[in-house]
Amino acid sequence: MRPAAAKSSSAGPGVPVALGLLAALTLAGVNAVVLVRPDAPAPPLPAPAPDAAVVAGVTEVAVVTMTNDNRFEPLRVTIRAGEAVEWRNTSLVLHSITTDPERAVRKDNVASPAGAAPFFSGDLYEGDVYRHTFVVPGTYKYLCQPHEAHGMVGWVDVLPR
Ligand SMILES: [Cu+2]
Repeated sequence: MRPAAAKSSSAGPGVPVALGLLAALTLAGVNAVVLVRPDAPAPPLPAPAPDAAVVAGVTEVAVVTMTNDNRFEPLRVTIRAGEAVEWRNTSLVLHSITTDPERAVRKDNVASPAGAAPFFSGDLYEGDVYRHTFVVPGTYKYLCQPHEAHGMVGWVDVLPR
């Protein structure tokens, strides 16, 4: 069992983590271009290092595995606009990924920010890999179509670039 899985298994604790990351990433991104004025207040201390298994914003591609017990691992990842998530079916079970409400039994099991087109991976068999690049910032909720009733859903948070 990985601590990251437990940490990401509820939406509540994820919010401060995401906000902290946003602050950290914003700070890191701004530091490179902002001119520091002598009268400017001291910048805040950097946030603690984010959990790498949950937060993948520093990488080009966040990897999510699909498991034999019908879970996305990790449950939630954070990337920046223009980066991708790669789903790997490491299980023996057929899975899929979609944000399309037309493919959801419960419409609230999927979500996309305004302006983002829904996507669907098609059937992913053992060993299959599907990659999607996220352009529109915001929070995405997706599901596995064969296992929606099992609660096989996940989230991608896309930070502005
Ligand atoms: Cu599935």
